[in-house]
Amino acid sequence: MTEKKLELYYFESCPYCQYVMSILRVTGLEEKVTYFDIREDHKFKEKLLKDTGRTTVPCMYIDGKPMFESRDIGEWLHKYARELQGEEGRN
Ligand SMILES: N[C@@H](CCC(=O)N[C@@H](CS)C(=O)NCC(=O)O)C(=O)O
Repeated sequence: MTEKKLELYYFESCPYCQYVMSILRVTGLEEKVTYFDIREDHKFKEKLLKDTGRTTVPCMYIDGKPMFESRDIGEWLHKYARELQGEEGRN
């Protein structure tokens, strides 16, 4: 698998976002993600709305393609965790 660009739109007190963060922690992928707190900077929320027509978080962009449901994001992370981690070893 080629390197994936992972970007998480979230805010701290959102439980669904915390769920995704917990999966990032257990899969060791925390540092592979760029984080955008939509409550910290309104521009992030505007970008999300402009791109997707929604402001729901969590939203994980995977190579620029948005994925919304925390459960789907969690499943995706578990599925690709090993490959994503493995990339580090090869670099
Ligand atoms: N089904 C979604 C629910 C996410 C959700 O309800 N997020 C809330 C924050 S905790 C939200 O973004 N609400 C604002 C909105 O929908 O515009 C998931 O599991 O990802």
